[in-house]
Amino acid sequence: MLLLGALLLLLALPSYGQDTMQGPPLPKGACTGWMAGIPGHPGHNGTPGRDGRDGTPGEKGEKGDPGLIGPKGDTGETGITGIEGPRGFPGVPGRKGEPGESAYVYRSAFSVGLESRVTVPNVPIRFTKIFYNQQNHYDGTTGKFLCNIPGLYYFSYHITVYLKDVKVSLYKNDKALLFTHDQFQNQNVDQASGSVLLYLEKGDQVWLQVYEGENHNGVYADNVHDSTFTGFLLYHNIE
Ligand SMILES: [Ca+2]
Repeated sequence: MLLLGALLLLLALPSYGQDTMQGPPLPKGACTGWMAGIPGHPGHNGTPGRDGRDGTPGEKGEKGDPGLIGPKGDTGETGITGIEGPRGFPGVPGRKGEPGESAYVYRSAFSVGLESRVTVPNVPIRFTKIFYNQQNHYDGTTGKFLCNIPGLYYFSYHITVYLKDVKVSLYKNDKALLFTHDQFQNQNVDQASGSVLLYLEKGDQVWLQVYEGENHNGVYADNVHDSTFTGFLLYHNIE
């Protein structure tokens, strides 16, 4: 072992002696006899560096295209009622109506006569012999016709004149409208008559009455002589 160590030492000593003979290395350039070495190979790439700092904000971009139309919204509240519109045009005339009821409600007629001669002048003559008085618009207790239906009426009277002259008037509401005068001739039987159209309102009254007293009260009737009073509605007031 010691032998091997000594051998290695001997081998090493000559090289050491050469380095010591050349002396320490001199600075570059100081020696004109120095020659540059061959350039080394490029080193390997280093690891990537850290991220840089954030840049400053860029300029504002152009306006984009409009978006898609959204879904339909909820129904709003009811608005305030508007003002009334103008009047419309007249409508088409309606159909012709059905026939009305019977004209019974427009009936008014009477025909009456005396049962005996009149003895009291200047009061309504009471005709109590009833030929027709279905509506009872004539009142035998007063001798007056009472208008129940407004309209145009026809009245007529035929008086048998006997024993005295006759002056008789047709009255409407206490006013004499029609005058008839017949002079009696002895041994004769005369007649007096009259007729008239009158427009009556409901409530109007019509009757016959002797005027100018007892000497003109020859209105007569018996079993074979009649004095009559007739009236009827010609047409009712349709207004
Ligand atoms: Ca006469």
